[in-house]
Amino acid sequence: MKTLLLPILLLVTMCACTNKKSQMQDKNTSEITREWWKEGVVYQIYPRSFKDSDGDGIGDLKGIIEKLDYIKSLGVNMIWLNPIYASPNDDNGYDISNYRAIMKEFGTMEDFDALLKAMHNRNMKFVMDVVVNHSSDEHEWFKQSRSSRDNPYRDYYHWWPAEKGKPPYHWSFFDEKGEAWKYDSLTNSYYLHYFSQKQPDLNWENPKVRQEVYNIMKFWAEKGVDGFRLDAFQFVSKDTTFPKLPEGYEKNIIKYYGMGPNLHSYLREMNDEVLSKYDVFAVSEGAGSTLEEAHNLVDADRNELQMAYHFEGVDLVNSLEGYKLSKLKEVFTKWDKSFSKKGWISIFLSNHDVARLVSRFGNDSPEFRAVSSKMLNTFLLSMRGTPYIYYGDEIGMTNIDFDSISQYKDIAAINGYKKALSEGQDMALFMKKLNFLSRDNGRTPMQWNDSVNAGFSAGKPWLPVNKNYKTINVASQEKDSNSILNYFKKMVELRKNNKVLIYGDYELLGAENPNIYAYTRTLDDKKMLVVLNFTDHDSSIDLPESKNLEAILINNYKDLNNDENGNLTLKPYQAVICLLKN
Ligand code: TEU
Repeated sequence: MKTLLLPILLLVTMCACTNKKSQMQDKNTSEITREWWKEGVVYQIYPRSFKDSDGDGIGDLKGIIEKLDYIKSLGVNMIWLNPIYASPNDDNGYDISNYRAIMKEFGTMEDFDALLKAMHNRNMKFVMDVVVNHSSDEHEWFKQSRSSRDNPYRDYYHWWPAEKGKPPYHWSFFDEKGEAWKYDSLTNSYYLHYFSQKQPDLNWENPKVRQEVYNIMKFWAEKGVDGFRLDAFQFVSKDTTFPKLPEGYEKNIIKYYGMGPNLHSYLREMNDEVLSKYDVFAVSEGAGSTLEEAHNLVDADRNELQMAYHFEGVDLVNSLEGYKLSKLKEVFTKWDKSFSKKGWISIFLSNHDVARLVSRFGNDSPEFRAVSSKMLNTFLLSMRGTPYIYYGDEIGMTNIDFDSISQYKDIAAINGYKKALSEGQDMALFMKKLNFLSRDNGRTPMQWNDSVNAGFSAGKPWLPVNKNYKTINVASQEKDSNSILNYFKKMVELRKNNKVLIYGDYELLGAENPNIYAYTRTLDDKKMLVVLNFTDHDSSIDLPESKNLEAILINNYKDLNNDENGNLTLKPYQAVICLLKN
């Protein structure tokens, strides 16, 4: 074994000149067309939990403005905010009562305009969440719709008259009985809600509904937003005969609810009326259940969306058993291969719908939290596709460890609990799963410093701050050159300066190795080797490529152990990216 240590100065010089070279050679050398939204990194903010400027315990737009310089310092250049529209907050803003107004807890339209301006002044783009599979039941459209069967807004939603009998069972994500049809005595009819009872599904078959949505999108595009994230959009087109579905279909929900018969014609219409008219991109949450379906959403010649956001990676951890590295490699390799020439995907392993990145995919013990966070961020930022980084993952925020249902705020947790209880499920097991997997884990307030409430709010935070904020916070990591935060910034910088990490071909190496994920990225004459140890122990891999190392570009340990035969031994959760000789 010998230790390879290259002087940092040499590295920096090499990075700088190879970058210039690659920029000059980039033209016409990759089959993938280059776009600004492919080259950036998205930073996702859950506004309720980011920064509270007025002491009500709820994050707000002014709070985000205060923190824009911090976000800029990360090197990211796109910000996606979870919904900020007026909402009764049954599902924290995913139930919208007015699409042209700002949620009062978050501020005013003037605050929004100021935020957008401040982002643009810093060359950052803004991605708006568009939630139009459903609205709130408190939206004026729904109030009208439910008032009488002949109201002009009746067909804005899906109604089933009770004289036809009970509609065939449809499964709901958040309903406490798991039922998507809710009886409303006012008009003796049932309405459809795939999510909570306060989130009735809009009827996309109605051209008026679609025009309303396009006008809303134009309203925000005129204000200058740069991108749209279409919430739960794969579900908008429905078989409106609402047939009886096979027993147990909810286990394969995307297959049955996703990619309905008219989805593509709606998207082409949206592209024609809105997207093509502005310099914006659109990403739909969910990408069907096959690669072909995902391509049909985003390939350039389809004129629909720009970026696919599939769940296969993030959904690998959905039980207490965690995941197998072999599966992670398989999923990411499959998607990369399919999208190597056409289309474009998002790269992410966390968001507001899941528990924390390091707790699910890494190791949040004090010993390994920092190295495993750095390793996961190296992975996310070295794959082909646009990386989506969820707030707090840049400092390794962890799950919160709630033990009683009364601590949870998320409707999915609360109604899931009621359902499990009524079904006589093993509640101890249920609580254990919730503790590990609940969405509230990923929604706790941002940990800014070690002062009261982690510097998030002067009031009582709407969701408790994680007790570990004294050790895990931005201020202390900014000061520590070896912190997760500073490593994250270096990694973003490395990606930004090396188009090979954005557009380069990906090749999986050592597929069978159960501990190490290794791959190369190649563009023109530039080749990088990425090696990641996903375990808490030393692990080795034979990689002939490693005999060709020119420079280590990033490493979450000081050294790298390799030998002249091409064998690498990585420390627990070690991550390295090396430049290879031509
Ligand atoms: O999520 C839609 C959706 O499909 C998720 O329920 C997803 O399947 C699940 O979380 C997998 O982990 C979107 C939003 O992201 C979510 O926050 C909202 O609650 C939901 O829509 C309703 O608007």
